[in-house]
Amino acid sequence: RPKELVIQPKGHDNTVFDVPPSYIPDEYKNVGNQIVSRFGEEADGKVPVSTISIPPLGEILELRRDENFSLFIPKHRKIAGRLINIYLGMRNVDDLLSVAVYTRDRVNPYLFNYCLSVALLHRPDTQDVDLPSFISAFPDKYVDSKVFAKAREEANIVPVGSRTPIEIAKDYTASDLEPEHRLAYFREDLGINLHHWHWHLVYPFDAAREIVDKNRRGELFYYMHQQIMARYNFERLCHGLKRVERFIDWRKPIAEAYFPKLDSLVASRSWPARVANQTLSNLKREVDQITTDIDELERWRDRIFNAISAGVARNEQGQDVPLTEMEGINILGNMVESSILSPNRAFYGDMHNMGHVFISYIHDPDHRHLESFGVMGDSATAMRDPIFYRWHAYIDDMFQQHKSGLPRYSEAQLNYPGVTVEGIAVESGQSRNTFNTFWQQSDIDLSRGMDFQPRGSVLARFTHLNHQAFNYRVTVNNTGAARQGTCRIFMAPKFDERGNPWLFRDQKLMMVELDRFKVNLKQGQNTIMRASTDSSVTIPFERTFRDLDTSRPQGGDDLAGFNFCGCGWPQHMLIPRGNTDSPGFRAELFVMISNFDDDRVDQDVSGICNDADSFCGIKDRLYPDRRSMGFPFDRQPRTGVDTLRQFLTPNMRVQDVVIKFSNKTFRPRQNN
Ligand code: CUO
Repeated sequence: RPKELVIQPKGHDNTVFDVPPSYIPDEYKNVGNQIVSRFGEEADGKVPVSTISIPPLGEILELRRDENFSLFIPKHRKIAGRLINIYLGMRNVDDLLSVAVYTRDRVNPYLFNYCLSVALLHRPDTQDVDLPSFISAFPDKYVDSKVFAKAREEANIVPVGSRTPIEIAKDYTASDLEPEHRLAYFREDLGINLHHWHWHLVYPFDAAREIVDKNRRGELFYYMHQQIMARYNFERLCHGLKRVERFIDWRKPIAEAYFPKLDSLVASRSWPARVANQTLSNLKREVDQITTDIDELERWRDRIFNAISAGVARNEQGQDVPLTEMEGINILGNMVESSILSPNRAFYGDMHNMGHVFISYIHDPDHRHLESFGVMGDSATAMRDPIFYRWHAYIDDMFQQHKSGLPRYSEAQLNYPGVTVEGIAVESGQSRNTFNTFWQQSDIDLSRGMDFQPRGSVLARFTHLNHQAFNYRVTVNNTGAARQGTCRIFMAPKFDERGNPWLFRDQKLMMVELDRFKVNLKQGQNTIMRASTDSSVTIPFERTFRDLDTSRPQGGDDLAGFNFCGCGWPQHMLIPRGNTDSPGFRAELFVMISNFDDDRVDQDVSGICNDADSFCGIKDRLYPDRRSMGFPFDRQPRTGVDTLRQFLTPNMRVQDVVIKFSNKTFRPRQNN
């Protein structure tokens, strides 16, 4: 079975836990010593484990070890909450290690991994513990199931050192007969799915309040998913597809199908497929303690829309909670998702989460076929399915309804008097204002997530989008004294899917954030240079995939928050694919220098993992930008503004750019 989680002292790759005899599960009691000695022979060290009195596990054990686990299922959430509390309640690291060793062989592996990860992320005394990256613990959630049989064969036959990487085909889930398949490289990207899993690990919606209640978490739920939608729609336009249609009528068949071709190594089952034109049904699954009708989802929706149009929600005590200009979106995010911070979970329900559940059980709503949930039921896999985007387009539209009712930014709020952006250029190799994209192959090691002999690494080679690194060169004139600003960089397609120029109110939803950083402006001319690899949206390729090691000497972010540091859009997906047309896919690059006095958040963030703060915030700190997330594109434009050009104040500028895709595949770089 997969080695779901390994905690190893640094520098010891081959150590085993010295498991107290009383911890060996009953079914292995008779053979306990043989097991210990079999693994012990290969080990070059033993980690001592103290014997402590273990709190009763009770209902935690109701989720069997060979079942799938989903945070969207209320019963599973409750169980996870219990286990997290046990881990958090341990007095010190020794006791935590002890209870982790005890539970590892008893509780469901996915549950174990999730709960221990949350605990390690939030305990002050475990900030320097390493975890293997999630993909090496559970590769089965990310790659074609065919790879595992080949990996096993390779491991059995080919000695370590002579093994060659197993190639994962780029197009393994569908063919070009299916138009939606053009987006498979985005939906199935390992880095994007890892980011999404990490985001939800860092921002759980149901756990102890001190874990859930992070600064602006509801707003970030809205913004991070809004940006996923903007990026997905941008990619679609690159392929001549129109923007995603909201999943608005929940009683109509869903035209798009999805066949994930993933097998769960833990559950020894295939992830169920969603065939074309299936329709949601009321859920009656006793095994999950879920009995919910589509009617209920609709009631929640109507109540939320009522709150949005009234500008006021109602809390559990019946009091008014105004959805204010700055705070409203945060409240609404928690209410729609929902999280335990919702003002009234009984009344506004659990709409977005239960939408995931309804869709993930579309094939077996009453459990008559004893089937588990589809990919939409797990944040590690949900983004693979086209319906994810239709569901989130609906959710995002709810948030946009609220945003449409807010005061519009005046020219004075947008402008930074005396600061003029005079020029923008994108420099990439020889080319100017051209982004170059291509296919890139990379290798990952699957061996940690699989249990086979003899050991040693088995590499899988996958193909993903990438782009040539580039720099922004922004020239700014400052007629005032030396001062500070925030440079905000976005990009959107220049034309809509019919080839027509955009209205601002539509194009603003297509704006993809590329970077946000502080600039010091001296009096007179300033040239700002910024590397694409420094983006506030992304984390480097190595961090997406390698073990999250807090001791890495890079970037000044090497202290707290190993798993926090795994959150971030993958660098290789920073730039949409573009197309092969000449001169390339036409887009508009937007740069704004906003007044830092209105942006600043005073706090010390040195030494903290903060290089993907646009989507992930900063661990244990305030969100580092005081403006509403998505500023300046989060509101309707002031009167008289119909186009992006009309929207501009002197501290903003737009540059025409193209994204040129070359259908070539580059061999792996030497990062593994
Ligand atoms: Cu991230 Cu629906 O919230 O998946």
